[in-house]
Amino acid sequence: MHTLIFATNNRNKVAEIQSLVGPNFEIIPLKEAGIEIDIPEPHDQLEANALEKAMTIFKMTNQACFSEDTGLEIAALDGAPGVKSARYAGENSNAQANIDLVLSKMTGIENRSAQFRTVICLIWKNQTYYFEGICKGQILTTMQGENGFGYDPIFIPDGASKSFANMTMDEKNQFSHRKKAMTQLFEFLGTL
Ligand code: ITT
Repeated sequence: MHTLIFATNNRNKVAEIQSLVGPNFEIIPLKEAGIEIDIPEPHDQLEANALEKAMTIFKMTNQACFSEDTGLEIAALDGAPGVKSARYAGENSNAQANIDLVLSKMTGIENRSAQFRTVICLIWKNQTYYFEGICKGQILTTMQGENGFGYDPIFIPDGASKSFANMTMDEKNQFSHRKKAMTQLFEFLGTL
């Protein structure tokens, strides 16, 4: 059994990752670990932000932990919102404002290719490891669906017939960036 603290304040990420955990792993979200801090994300790369989050929590707990940083990378917007996905429409913006900004910038643009990219940073026995998961797809022209979080209503993965926000969590897991990155983490730890 491996126990890991998950360095996030995003309860949607916690729910998705809890849905992937098998019997050999125990994932402890920050809240359950009794840690309440706003972890800084000052960098312009997903990898650096993921390291910052994991290292912040590792220094506080001295326990094995991981974090993840995820960005929606839209080809026609030169990879934006990317690392700024959580605050694309401003420092205190919410998902609706971020979606509105993406849709307005994409008005009239034919190339709607995009990808979600998740980078996980794991700190395990004083070493740092990275895992990446990518989900390619398209940006819709309108919002579709009520499930999920963030940009899910405007993203349809390649090979799917509905948006992430029209999927159950299990359906989203069949395509998702987060699932792909987590699978690698579980495989890595499973070999130790
Ligand atoms: P933590 O840093 O505490 O983990 P956060 O919400 O700040 O949580 P990120 O820095 O990784 O997380 O921000 C990524 C943003 O991208 C997030 O707030 C969502 O709006 C969006 N996002 C991430 N994963 C997503 C997914 O699976 N589907 C839709 N949008 C997603």
